[in-house]
Amino acid sequence: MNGLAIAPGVMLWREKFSKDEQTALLQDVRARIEAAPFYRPVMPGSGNPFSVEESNLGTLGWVSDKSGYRYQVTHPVTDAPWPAIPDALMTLWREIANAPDPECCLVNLYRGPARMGLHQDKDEQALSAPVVSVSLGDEALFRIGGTSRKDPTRSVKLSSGDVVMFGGPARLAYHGIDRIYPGSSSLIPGGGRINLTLRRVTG
Ligand code: MD3
Ligand code: FE
Repeated sequence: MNGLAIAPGVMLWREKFSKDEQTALLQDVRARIEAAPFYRPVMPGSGNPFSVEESNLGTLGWVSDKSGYRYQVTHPVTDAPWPAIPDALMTLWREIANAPDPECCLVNLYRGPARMGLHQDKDEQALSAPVVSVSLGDEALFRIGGTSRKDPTRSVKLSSGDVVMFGGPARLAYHGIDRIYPGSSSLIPGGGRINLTLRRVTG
């Protein structure tokens, strides 16, 4: 598998996707996203907007609105079913995840000052399956801690083409994106970072 074990349950593959593969994957994702445009979710309760824009691919999409976080089969703005997950991502998952096929590919778009605060991913029933993340475009400063918010954290810079898998003891680890580095990659026209997060949702 050739990955690097960077912490218990965390595997990192630097540039798992070559430059040409990144370009092809980005084009595939963009073509699919035309039918499921990026939108800006809001926080449950407060209604404060996220700094990232989001969309999903797959049979279930993760959404956030004033009433809460949930998975649903349709886009919250267009009400259309989400487009399918690209073949390259299904192939990646089957190669490394050792779990039933993913149902959700959350697509996060970071531009300028966008970030993502420290949080756990726990809206899935399938906590025995790992989460697999693919980074495209500008570099990001990723932070991961333990299963308690008070646990110490480590920071790792993620670059375009990198793949990270979080399973076992890391599946419920706190994590977030502190910042992106504008101008660090020319992959995305106009700059920015796209993160593709693959998840199995149902048990
Ligand atoms: C560690 N996204 O969408 S991906 C998210 O780069 C999210 O957009 C970040 O966190 C991003 O929920 C980080 C890396 C990631 C994803 C899921 C995890 C790390 C994780 C689940 C458990 C532990
Ligand atoms: Fe997360």
